[in-house]
Amino acid sequence: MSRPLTVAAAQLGPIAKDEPRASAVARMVAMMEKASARGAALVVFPELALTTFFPRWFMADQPSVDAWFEAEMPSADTAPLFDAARRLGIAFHLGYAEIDGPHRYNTAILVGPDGAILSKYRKVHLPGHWDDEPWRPFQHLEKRYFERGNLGFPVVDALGGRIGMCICNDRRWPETWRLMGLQDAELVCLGYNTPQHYPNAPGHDRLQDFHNHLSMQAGAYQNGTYVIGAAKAGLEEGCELIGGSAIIAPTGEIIALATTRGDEVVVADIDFDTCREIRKNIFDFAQHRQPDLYGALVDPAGGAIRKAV
Ligand code: CDV
Repeated sequence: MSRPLTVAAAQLGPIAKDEPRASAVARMVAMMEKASARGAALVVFPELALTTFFPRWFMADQPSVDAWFEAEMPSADTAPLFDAARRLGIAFHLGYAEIDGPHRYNTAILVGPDGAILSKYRKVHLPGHWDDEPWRPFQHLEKRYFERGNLGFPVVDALGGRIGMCICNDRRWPETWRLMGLQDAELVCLGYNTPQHYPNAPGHDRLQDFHNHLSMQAGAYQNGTYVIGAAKAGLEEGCELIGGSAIIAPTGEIIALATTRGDEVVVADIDFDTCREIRKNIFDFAQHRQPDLYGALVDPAGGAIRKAV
């Protein structure tokens, strides 16, 4: 049996603070066309793909913050992405800042080749800080601007496989992957904005690319799933963002890798049935997991174990 699909990661180079959404969307449509010409049926865009990474600035007044958010999807600005999906017959994954009544989320959607939204995910693991911290060379105010996602980790049947999503910092947490693995995810789409410089532990700067791939490759292998990771990359408003967009097989191997820090499309042929090689053997969950011993993982007091060490 085989269930093949050709897929693409569409890495975005920097988006300037004053670059209008329409310009970012035009760059993305051009990448959809490239991906489609190379046979891709799905293209994955980064986290917060429509604008510059605005949580790097402290903004005290709410209207300034809300200007970065989307109140509707599609909107006049984002409609060309949906039109391109229909014209090219290609699905896409898009990250954006979502405002829903009084609530604000860091969101991603999966859109089918007919332009219909198939699934939505709201980021659960929000990194950074709440308060103005001007000592930093750039800030990371996701905790201030977004609420924790309230949709869990949805996995849906689409494009011949089972597809889940997560966003950036989520990829560093094994729970993210396991929750999708337990739902038989065969492909996880994710976008990220990861600075090269980590102000809290600058000694880790040299490890940013390693930790990026380590997290995604481990998530893929330990759950027997493909991963498509798409970066926003390059020097954006004084902040250097890593690239390294990659398509990863359920064996944990990188099968396609971006080599620039600009707009770049990488494509790979995948086969959802390959996931079975891992799921029926080394990580056969039904046979080998021992969930009765994993209680501390979901015990809110579980953190106490670590504090005591
Ligand atoms: N956008 C992110 O979630 N970025 C974080 C950084 C701040 C550590 C990441 O995990 O890549």
